[in-house]
Amino acid sequence: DKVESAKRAAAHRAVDNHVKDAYKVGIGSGSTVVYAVERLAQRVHEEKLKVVCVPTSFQARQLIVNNNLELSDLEITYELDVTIDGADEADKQLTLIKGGGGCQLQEKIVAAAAKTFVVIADYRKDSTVLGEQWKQGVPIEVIPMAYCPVKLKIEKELGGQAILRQAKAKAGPVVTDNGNFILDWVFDKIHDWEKVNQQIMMIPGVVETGFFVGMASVAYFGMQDGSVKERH
Ligand code: DER
Repeated sequence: DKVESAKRAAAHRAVDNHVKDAYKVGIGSGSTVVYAVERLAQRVHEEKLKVVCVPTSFQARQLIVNNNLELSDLEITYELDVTIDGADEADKQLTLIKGGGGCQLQEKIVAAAAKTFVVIADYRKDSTVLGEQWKQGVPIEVIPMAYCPVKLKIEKELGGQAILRQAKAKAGPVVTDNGNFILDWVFDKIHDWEKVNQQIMMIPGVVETGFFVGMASVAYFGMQDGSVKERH
């Protein structure tokens, strides 16, 4: 279907443009990055590349292991050449909303550890301003015992609604790979995202937000016509 082939086209283009022999590669989480790992595994096999991969979640770790790629971590491989990851939405300045899959804490750490952070996405994520297409809010990872005061402070200071993310395949809230809860902040107006990100990060109990401001070097969007659009 159109969305899946758009994801695949963006993922393949990013891997082909940014991965070289002996590279240390950060592997993101979500469904688009699956195509990037498949392409990486194919290139490693065909070109006899030597790369090591650092995951951003249990899901990413399984992808690396199941594709017979060399698994590493940030203790051993603390500076990466490139991190490739998806996004829920990107605006014209490449400010991202990430964390639809609840993995934004480790994703941001691994993205920050790389010389180049490359985003791969289908056309549904390609927006002019944040919130244009992605309506599920920005995930904010919080320490479980603090989720109520954090929720109240965000709604009081910034408006909108901060909703505790409930699990689908388990009773109760989603628990992240790091043992925390997620508040999805559905904002109700356009903000200065850099300022808002800093404000939220300062609230006691907040661990990380899904705002990636000024981090992405390039985004590849798979389009409906099969082409791939780049934004720098
Ligand atoms: O949860 C995440 O941050 C993912 O990277 C998400 O932003 C993109 O997931 P998708 O590739 O399944 O759309």
